[in-house]
Amino acid sequence: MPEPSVHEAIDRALGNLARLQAEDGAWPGDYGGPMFLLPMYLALCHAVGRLPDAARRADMVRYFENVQHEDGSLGLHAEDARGSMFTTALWYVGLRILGQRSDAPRLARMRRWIQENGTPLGAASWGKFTLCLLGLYDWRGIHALPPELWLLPRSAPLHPGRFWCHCRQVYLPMAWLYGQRSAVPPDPLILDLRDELYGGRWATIDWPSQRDTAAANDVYRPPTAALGAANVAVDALGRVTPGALRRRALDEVFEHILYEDRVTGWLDIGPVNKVLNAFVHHFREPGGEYAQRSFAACDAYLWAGHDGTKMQGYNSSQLWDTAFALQAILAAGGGEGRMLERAHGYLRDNQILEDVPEAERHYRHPSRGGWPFSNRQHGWPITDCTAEGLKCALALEGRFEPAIPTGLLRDSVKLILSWQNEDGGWATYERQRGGAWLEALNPSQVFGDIMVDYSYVECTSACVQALVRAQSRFGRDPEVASAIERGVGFLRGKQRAEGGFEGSWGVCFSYGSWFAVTGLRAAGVPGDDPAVARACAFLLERQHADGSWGEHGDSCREHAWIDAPGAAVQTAWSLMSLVRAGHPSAEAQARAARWLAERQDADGSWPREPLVGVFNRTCLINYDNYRHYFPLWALAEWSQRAAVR
Ligand code: LAN
Repeated sequence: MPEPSVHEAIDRALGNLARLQAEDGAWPGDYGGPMFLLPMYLALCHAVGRLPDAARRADMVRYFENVQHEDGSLGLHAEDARGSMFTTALWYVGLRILGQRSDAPRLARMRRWIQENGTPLGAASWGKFTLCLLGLYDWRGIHALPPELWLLPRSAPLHPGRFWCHCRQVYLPMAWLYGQRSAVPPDPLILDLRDELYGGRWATIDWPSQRDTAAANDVYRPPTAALGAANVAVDALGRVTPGALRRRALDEVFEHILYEDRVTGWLDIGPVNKVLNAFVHHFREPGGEYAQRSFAACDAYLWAGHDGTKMQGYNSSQLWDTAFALQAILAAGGGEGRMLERAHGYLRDNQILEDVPEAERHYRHPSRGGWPFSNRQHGWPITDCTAEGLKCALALEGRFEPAIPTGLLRDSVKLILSWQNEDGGWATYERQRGGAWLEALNPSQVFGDIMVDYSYVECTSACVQALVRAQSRFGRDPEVASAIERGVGFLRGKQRAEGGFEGSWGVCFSYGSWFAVTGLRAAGVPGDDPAVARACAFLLERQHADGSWGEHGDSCREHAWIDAPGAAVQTAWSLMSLVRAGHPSAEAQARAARWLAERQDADGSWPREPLVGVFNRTCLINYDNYRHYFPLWALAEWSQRAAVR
């Protein structure tokens, strides 16, 4: 293809980004996908007695109609074809809360599926937990979640302060709610639902014997012997815990909950602890100030998408999207008007300026100089968001006023250094604080790798890239140089025998390999280094004849490349890997670029494709803006490939 049409594609994509940019400089986008979030929120709505307005309720039902399977079930995420008891049971309840009638055909189909697949007795643990809060499952039917864990000495290997922050913050309110056995009083709807969900057998269920009952599709990580033993121990201990100790533990837990609410402006770190913390406040003081503020803050997670209203996986992905869009625009020569300036403004206005108060007491790492995934109010800084933010800030330094103060850029470098793990890699929000053996106690069934904050290829690559740029800005520093070198060592160690790098937050090897190759090259590893060359060979072997790449979301569950129809975002990652490696596969790269340009829509965007975001191996999530900037970024770098090399 003659280059001009690639240039036209680039111009169209820049125009599209300019149109989509919001006033505040960010690119709002759909961050839906996980199916358990909205019904958890609806359970809360029922508990507090405040439903969304009629238009919103109808749009939530519309979303449901767009994700329900033929057989009545739903998956763990919007595109998961395996029916999940966890999400199907919760959605059934959610729809009834929304006012749907039990004899509506869609609900009848769901009910049939629920009966045929073992009823909610087989739902994954978070499903059973949520049902307990509504009085639709009995607290005796789940394993103990002892709040007393929080009273252990800090040095104890099992102290929750060592857990991955998302895991810690979800099990925190769970421990409070379990400790209180909180449940809304049964009302007519709940009584009907007991019948509908369990096919009339509610009164005869032997709850304690259901603790380990699990439907086949609800188990990704089957319980280990260690988890079995731990459950026996905590169940037994729970029966002899003195009341005074339990009360002390609940007070301690509540203090951490309220702290999390306060330091995040009531947003909380994620959608699950957001809803659960709101339940805590509701049960503690219904209608009180905390309950009201906590409930109101849930709105930040709701998103009216093209396919209906859903609850998103975060309060937005705006910082992350802005940082990538900005780099794509820069690669393409800057775009029109004030696009870059505005994006710079978003970065500046959403950098975190201060550490949280009493960080140690609440197991928080310092924050000053960091960047979050969404916005400053949320306030939890993340390693790779900080790294991408810093890369952008350095790339634009001196161009726009008001500037980001140099001191804050230096703080950001310091923060990145403070996050590096012993293994040379970087985790997500904190250093790894607990042993990987803790994973044997993962009680979630549906998620993998949630117990501690492991080092990741993506986070490590981003931090290495940022540190390299920091060195060119602030001069060589032995501490930074050694951090980079150790990061490179970590990346090299993560290469798989076939040459690819597994990603953890995007699908999957095309994502991980893009980060790994980029990180290695940024650190000065030559393009013909065996690690880089093998990664390129790995990708080239998987390129389709038409020039594209496509990788199925199940690759993340299976830890192996599962091929899928060509997709623009994955093609962009793969093409960028080859370009950045300076790989001599000119023809293959040209074919990929041509495929991308041909795939573009007239408005400069690329079509919606299967989800390419993921977390904890199993749950896909929508990064809708990826299709607006990754193909652009790849085309821009490809068209200047001599300069990139
Ligand atoms: C996210 C969103 C951002 C994402 C990136 C920064 C993109 C990534 O590079 C590192 C991991 C991180 C921070 C991430 C981790 C897992 C999250 C927080 C999510 C995918 C958003 C939702 C998800 C969260 C765990 C959902 C709730 C479920 C649990 C198992 C607690």
